[in-house]
Amino acid sequence: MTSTTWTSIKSYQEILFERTGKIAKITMNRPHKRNAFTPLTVAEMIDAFTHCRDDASIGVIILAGAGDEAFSSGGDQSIRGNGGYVGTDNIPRLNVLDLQHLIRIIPKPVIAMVAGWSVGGGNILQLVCDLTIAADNARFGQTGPKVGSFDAGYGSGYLARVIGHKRAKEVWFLGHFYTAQEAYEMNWINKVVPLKQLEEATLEWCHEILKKSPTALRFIKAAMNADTDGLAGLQQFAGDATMLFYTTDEGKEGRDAFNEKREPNFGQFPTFP
Ligand code: S0N
Repeated sequence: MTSTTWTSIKSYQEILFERTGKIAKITMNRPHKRNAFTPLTVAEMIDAFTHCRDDASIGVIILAGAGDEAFSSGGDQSIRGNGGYVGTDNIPRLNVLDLQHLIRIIPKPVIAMVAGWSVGGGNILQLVCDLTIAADNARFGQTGPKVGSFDAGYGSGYLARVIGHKRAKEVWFLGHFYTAQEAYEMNWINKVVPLKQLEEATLEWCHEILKKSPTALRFIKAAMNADTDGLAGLQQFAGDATMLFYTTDEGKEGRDAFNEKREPNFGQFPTFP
């Protein structure tokens, strides 16, 4: 087993944000509550993911929970108000939905590294990550209908895409917890490893991914999202295509011609089949 040195990128109250080389790690850091999230935890994760999105020196992102007991147990029920989770500003929020969306559109692979409980809204966070590697002590489940909540967005529709409709309904209707091995067999997660090897196995995949073309990975992620996210997914895919087009001589010719107050010469560019 190798040990990796992580360097802090930025200090927060409820998460850790670190990196090693081109790999960033965002860790929900409320182990006393099984890493249940508050509006602040979520706002801090949004800030850290946004940093990862903008920082070209980061190629892959790991999302984790502090300690071995839990990845996350979802929304912190002790601060659940009448219209969402209530932060120190007294405003009720469900900002975890914004975080789910950000994880989906960030044009870099995001890997959930799951030890222990992955429950409720916490489990939806691992679901929306691109890949999930779990320790053999991981347990997955949705408690919503038991605690008076539900996620009818990615938590239902996308879950059904991933594990099938019958299984997704079973997960939500019965509220059972599933072992890592069971989740693996349901195609809910990608890999199960012994707890002690969790970080090493996750980093191994990160290093493999970092050897691949970032643009190819970006388009593959966007294409799969376009298939599941409708017009919003297509918008992301289209944005990626535009970004790529801006780097071509053909794209630059349009910009340069406008700025130089001349007619563009697009005839010089080939029309491929
Ligand atoms: C995770 C469980 C199974 C772990 O059991 P274990 O190991 O026996 O530990 P406990 O003794 O139960 O817990 C240790 C301490 O942690 C506290 N705690 C655990 N989970 C939470 C939590 N979610 N909120 C607040 N505190 C939590 C315990 O209370 C205990 O503290 P002490 O020691 O002080 O007693 C088990 O803990 C468990 O079942 N937890 C609850 C899981 C749950 O129901 N989560 C909420 C599910 N709902 C959501 O996540 C909503 C998500 C959301 O935001 C959303 C998203 C989209 C659309 C809608 C919504 C929406 O809000 O509805």
